[in-house]
Amino acid sequence: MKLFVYHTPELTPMDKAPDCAIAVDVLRATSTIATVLAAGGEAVQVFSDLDQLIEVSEKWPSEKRLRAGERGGAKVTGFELGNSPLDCTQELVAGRRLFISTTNGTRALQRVQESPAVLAAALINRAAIVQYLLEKQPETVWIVGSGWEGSFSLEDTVCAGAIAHSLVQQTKLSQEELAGNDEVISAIALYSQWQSDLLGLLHQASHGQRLLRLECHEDLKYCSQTDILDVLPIQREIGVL
Ligand code: 3SL
Repeated sequence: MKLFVYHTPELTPMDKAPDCAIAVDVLRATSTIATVLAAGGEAVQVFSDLDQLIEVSEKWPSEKRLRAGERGGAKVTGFELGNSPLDCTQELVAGRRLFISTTNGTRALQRVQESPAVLAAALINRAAIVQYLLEKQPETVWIVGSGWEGSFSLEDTVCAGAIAHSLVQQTKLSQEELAGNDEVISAIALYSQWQSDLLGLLHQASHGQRLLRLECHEDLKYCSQTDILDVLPIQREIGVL
């Protein structure tokens, strides 16, 4: 297995696709997606465009759907949900399909649509992602951070490092053997330094600070936990997780 980490969707090679692509948006899209599926959501369908989300979700029975939308950290007017995983309770989401659009996370997922396997990872479901990779042994794996409007984000890279670190621990591969690019080594170093204080790292991250200004302290706490949900958000058809 060769692992490549890309800090943002824009940094992925345009002319290639891996055997397995993993989109990461710890704050907060992929944390929300994992939470919805763990709480019994029927599926999650992602959109970068709000108008398209509305058009597609209109065709779904209203009692079977939920619309979630975030722009600039805030909820989109008229939608039932914003992008807080804490709002995705079992009572609300069980048996319903979530139609979601967020600023960066859904863009990362859409960038890797051409890969045969597309997963959504966060810290909270890291172990399930690692287990899948160990079982399926794809030859090439990309972990693609969502970043923030094209820029690096600490929280996505630390999650990439958490996945890579666990792969090194559970295989006979050294980190040099696993790493397809230098970003893997730096992501592992970042995770190794912060693994005992991931909440502290999220507080330092620029998007973490943006969310703190929006009073989302509990979201940061929740998203900083590791391996709490045994759920594998995996794409089975275009746009559906
Ligand atoms: O950009 C995104 O996709 C987000 O997840 C942003 S937020 O955490 O909901 O503000």
